[in-house]
Amino acid sequence: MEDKILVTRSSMPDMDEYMDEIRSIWDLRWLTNMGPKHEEFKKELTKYLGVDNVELLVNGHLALEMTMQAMGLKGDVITTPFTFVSTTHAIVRCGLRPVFCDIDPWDYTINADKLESVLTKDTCAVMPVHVYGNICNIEAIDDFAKKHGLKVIYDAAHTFGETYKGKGIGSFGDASCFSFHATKVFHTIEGGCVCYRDDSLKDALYAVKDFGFSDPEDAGYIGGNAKMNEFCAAMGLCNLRHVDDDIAKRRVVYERYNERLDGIKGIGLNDPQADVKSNYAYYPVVFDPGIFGADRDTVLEKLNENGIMARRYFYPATNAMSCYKGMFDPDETPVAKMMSERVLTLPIYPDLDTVTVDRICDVIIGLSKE
Ligand code: T4K
Repeated sequence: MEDKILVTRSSMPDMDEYMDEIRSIWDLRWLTNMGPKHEEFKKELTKYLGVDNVELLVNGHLALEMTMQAMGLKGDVITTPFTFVSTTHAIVRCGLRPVFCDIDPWDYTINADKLESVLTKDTCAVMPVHVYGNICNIEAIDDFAKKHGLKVIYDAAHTFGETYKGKGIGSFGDASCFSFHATKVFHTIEGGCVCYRDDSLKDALYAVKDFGFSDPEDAGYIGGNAKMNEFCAAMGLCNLRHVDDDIAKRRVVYERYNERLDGIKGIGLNDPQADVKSNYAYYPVVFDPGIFGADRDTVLEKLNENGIMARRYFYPATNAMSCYKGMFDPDETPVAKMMSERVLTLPIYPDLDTVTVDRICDVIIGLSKE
């Protein structure tokens, strides 16, 4: 693992900083169930994200599930198949039916022009994904949801630290679910949160993540266990102090890739979006085999031979995963299908040096037929 260049590397605070942060956990012996670190982290996070309400959770996946349960959703949820499988699984595991809408080929997010065409009489919500940190067409999704009385829950797993038109990205829709997994721009080892608009969701969310307890002895909901523990909250407090520096360093890596790869025929890069402050979470590259000279899988093979572990995020599209065989037709979302067959995400993390970025680009450029 040491000499390989992995798609990402977890950011770590100084060990002493973390040790100082967890010392009080030893003194108190309060390890989980919404202890002082949990509460302090929640407060700091609410400020950082620029939102009204935050609930902390054990991971981003359960943030999605718990939010849908707390909202009491029933019926169909319009979503995208171009995402990590968690988005689709969360909908299905909540007893809801995912209805797939195709994506926009420019930013890979749900194509808002197609939402009307997939609406059913049972649609209760939309779950779009700000994939790779690219922001969905928020205004159009909002209009569509208002027109049909639907909830909007963003899968915001990739967007930590981003803003749209100067507002924290978690403040849009009815709710936005973030992942704080070790592989993310910001992490708490494992963790996640939901930012939500309606204050009345507070009690339900707090209860469903804790077995549904509505008072110390009685369960008012059939809840699960999705609480963030004190050690994860402490990691969050440390990493929050450094996340802006990390994003600035990611930007340097991102821009170096742009300098080297922009203009090469058959390579599609991720265009910057208007009014978005990016977190540079992923570096997706789309290969058009006819024009570039090699297909995505050949590029991946060559990179792997050189110890560069780029990843096929997100292949296959979730509606083509084997557990959903026979339930959905991936041909109904042809753009998502095509992108999933052409995209590669290149390594990106704050301390990835320019020499290595250049080495990665050299391997790719070496395959171009130009
Ligand atoms: N929605 C979306 C759109 C998501 O992308 C995700 C998660 C979720 C929801 C659910 O959120 P969580 O429940 O996970 O909080 C990874 C992550 O496990 C997953 O969090 C992430 N998305 C997904 C896109 O990628 P893998 O299976 O590709 O990870 P893995 O173990 O291969 O790690 C990738 C690289 O990261 C490694 O090569 C090295 C580095 N790494 C990994 C780990 C585990 C580290 O540096 N440190 C580590 O501890 O799924």
